[in-house]
Amino acid sequence: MRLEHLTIRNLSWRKKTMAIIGLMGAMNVGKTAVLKMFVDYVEKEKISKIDGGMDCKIEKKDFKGESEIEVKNGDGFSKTITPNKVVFIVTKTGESHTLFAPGGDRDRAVIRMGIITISRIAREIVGLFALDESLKDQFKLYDLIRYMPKRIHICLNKYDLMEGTDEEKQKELEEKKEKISNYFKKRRIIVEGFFLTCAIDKPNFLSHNDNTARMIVDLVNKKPS
Ligand SMILES: Nc1nc2c(ncn2[C@@H]2O[C@H](COP(=O)(O)OP(=O)(O)O)[C@@H](O)[C@H]2O)c(=O)[nH]1
Ligand SMILES: [Mg+2]
Repeated sequence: MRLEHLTIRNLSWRKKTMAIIGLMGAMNVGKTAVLKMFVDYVEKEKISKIDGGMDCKIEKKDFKGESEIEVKNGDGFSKTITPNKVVFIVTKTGESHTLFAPGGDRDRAVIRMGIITISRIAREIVGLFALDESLKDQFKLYDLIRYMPKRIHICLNKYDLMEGTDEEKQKELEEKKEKISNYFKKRRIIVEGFFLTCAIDKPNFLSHNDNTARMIVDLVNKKPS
């Protein structure tokens, strides 16, 4: 076949882009960490071992939008300026899926633009909340997005930082879920489900580590509605 016969259509047949998933959430809730953990699960082939998992490979990862920030005591952390992006391929089907995580700093125009764009193009949106911070401030980001999909999935992250007995944690989780559902209900957005995650490596929270990868697998396998 000559090169000119390689039309766009041929190329797009070979590379099927299926789901686009957007991760949203206030600054520091763990969006970048969730993406990085997902990449790690794929690269270390842990992804096929989790419940409902399958073999995948990373086609592209872009964390260039992270800007290192130096704080006074010498510790550094990074803040997402332009959206992080990961493209992965399901080995068996050849389907390619894209994950986006924009920054969460709603006071910066460039970051705000990333959030708004991704809320428009993503098929599935995940709203992340950190379980160790008050919900009130974390809702502010969503007040800013006028266009929101009709459905959202919620990731309750930093489960490892919850304190108290199992019973107390359970109670707090139920309260938070209700508050989050009610917040979105007021905006006529249906919360489709909750994922409980820990996005940093912690031996005692292995199943919550797995949940970060399971969440993505679940969402890409979901039939578009
Ligand atoms: N203990 C704990 N720390 C986390 C978790 N997820 C993220 N972090 C930490 O929280 C900070 C902010 O995470 P980051 O992914 O940059 O948040 P983003 O601003 O939403 O992208 C980083 O220091 C992460 O290591 C988690 O599940 N548990
Ligand atoms: Mg980030």
